[in-house]
Amino acid sequence: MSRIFSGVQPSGNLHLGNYLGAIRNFVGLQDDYECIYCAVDMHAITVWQEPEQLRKNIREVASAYLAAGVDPKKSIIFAQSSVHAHAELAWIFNCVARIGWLNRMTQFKEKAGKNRENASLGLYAYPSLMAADILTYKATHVPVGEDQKQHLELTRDIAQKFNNDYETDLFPLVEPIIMGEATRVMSLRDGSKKMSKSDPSDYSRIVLTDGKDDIARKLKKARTDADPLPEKVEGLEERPEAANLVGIYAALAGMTKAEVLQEYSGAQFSTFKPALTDLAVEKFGPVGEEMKRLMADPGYVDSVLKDGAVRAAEIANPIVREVKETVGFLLP
Ligand code: AQP
Repeated sequence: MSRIFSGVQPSGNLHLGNYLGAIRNFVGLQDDYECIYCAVDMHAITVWQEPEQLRKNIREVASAYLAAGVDPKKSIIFAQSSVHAHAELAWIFNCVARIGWLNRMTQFKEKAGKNRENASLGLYAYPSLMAADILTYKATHVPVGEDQKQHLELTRDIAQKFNNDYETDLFPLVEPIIMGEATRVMSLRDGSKKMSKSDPSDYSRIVLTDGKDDIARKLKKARTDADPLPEKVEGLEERPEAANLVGIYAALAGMTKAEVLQEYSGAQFSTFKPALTDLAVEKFGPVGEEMKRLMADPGYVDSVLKDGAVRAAEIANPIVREVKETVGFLLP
């Protein structure tokens, strides 16, 4: 059976993009793959996290997986820092990846912004740790949103270089799984920016625990243009905000954008936004409610994470041992 690995950073504000681009897709994959889903806390600390808040956010990510329908008996749910293989393999990959490769990573440029000299070394090396996350399980498929495509290509480059340098076929070449109509959900305030946890504006995103009133208020305020919805998908081309809302509707309703436009062509946003609000509350509301219930029961969530860490380590440790042997380390 092929193996899936994916992770979400526990950096707070889990949003509709994280849900539609990644978490929701984790659920259906459980039937066909062995799935390993992680709260990538070591990635989160590449930018400052308050320790007490980080602990809560790790449980929040685990709760989101569970609330979305990931079954902890079938799949493995755990926190990255609790399995030391990730850090060990990341160091070895730091010595395989080339600085030139990392210099091309657009996410580092976006996140470091103008003050690059002050960004953490961890933020720069982030893709190398991500390669280790995946390859420490020899995962073959990674369900992610579109923004992670470049990092996955780097994972393939690292795997290939390692295999070539050490004349082995130890690592598989991973394939991204980018699913659905909302692989890149954009900010509700600016259709040219992706919806993001770190956007300073709360109105830019719908978070998983938002209630009906919050969702309605944010969608009402969402930026749009003055035209009615077009008949065809091509009519959305120069209209990023309209395209975003139609894409969100399509993903939530399990329709294509074309089908949504068939139903709403000619409609004004004053009609479409309330329809989208109702749909979001219907599809999304129960997940948020279940998340809140789980977050109020940290004992249960911690037991899921603990069990997951043991099962994850059972897979990862022998693989890291194999890597160390290949590299030429003495094994105690
Ligand atoms: N806007 C998005 N649309 C679709 N998918 C998205 N993902 C993130 N944003 C969108 C997907 O969610 C998964 C987890 O992402 P992450 O926690 O690793 O962080 P990120 O990609 O850096 O996303 P954020 O939410 O924007 O966080 P910040 O603000 O901290 O950078 C990934 O599969 C990602 O593709």
